[in-house]
Amino acid sequence: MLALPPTLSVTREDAVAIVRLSRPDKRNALDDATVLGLERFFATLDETIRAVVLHGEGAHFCAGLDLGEVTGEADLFRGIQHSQMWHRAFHAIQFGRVPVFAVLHGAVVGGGFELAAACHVRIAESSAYFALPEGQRGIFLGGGGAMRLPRLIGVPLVQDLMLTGRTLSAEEAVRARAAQYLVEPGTGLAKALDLARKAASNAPMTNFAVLHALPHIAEANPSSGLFTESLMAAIAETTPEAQARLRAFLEKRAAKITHDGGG
Ligand code: 1HE
Repeated sequence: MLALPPTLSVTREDAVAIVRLSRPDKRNALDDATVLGLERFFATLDETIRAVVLHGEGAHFCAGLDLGEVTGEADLFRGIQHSQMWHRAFHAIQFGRVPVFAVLHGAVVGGGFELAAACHVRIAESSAYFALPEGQRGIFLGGGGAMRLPRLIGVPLVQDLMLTGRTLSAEEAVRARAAQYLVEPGTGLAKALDLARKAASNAPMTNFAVLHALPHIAEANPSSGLFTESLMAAIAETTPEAQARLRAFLEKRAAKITHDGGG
């Protein structure tokens, strides 16, 4: 078993691992041990895990950076390294091997919002509220949020949240594309598990392309992006798994698309 700090707990449902931020007495504030634990978990995922659900214990997803760990003697170099440690951990989530589904409830603030932004699919319970209170604390984003959040919700909204300290409701967050799903309180985990199981049943090469090639293509200049897409398409469709899945559909052995009303 992988050694993780007591602030993280992991359970499994078949091919889906459920990672829980387990520090409810501190509203799941992220101390160094937890951030390093997240990095270790995502960088050394068991081969049989094909999707991850991330959620928080107690009434809140995550209160952000553990503010107790940044007080004391100011040290510029340590400050840079601290931020880079968060970058490594969140990079391991965003550019890991498997898709990550975040269940958001209560406070999703500061570094908690940055953590959510590193996941691939965000499910907001209606209790969730989003904020970037760094201005009030006299600090700045440090967990990759300055890079990821504008891509998610745009520079003007990030600036608005950081300058005013206001919160976004779950509904507003979905409208602003900070989350893709809005669900009733207490139902986020079940929803995330359902979605994660679907993703886990995809061909691993397609999931790999979605996680690694798609963001790369989206950021590339159009001609490089289109060429990379062609390469990725050819790589995926020539895998034995793709060939078997395509034959299964043509021979009427595979499920058709069904539409259940969405959401
Ligand atoms: C904490 C933290 C924390 C709570 N670091 N200890 N994040 C913030 O600025 C958010 C600060 N937290 C809050 O505004 C509130 O705690 C909440 C709205 C999230 C929840 O309120 P509530 O009433 O449920 O809890 P509480 O009584 O405020 O907190 C319970 C305990 O958790 C308390 O400690 P206790 O020893 O007095 O019981 C709090 O001090 C502690 N706690 N949040 C440390 N964040 C990579 S850069 C990222 C930059 C940021 O993340 S900036 C945003 C930081």
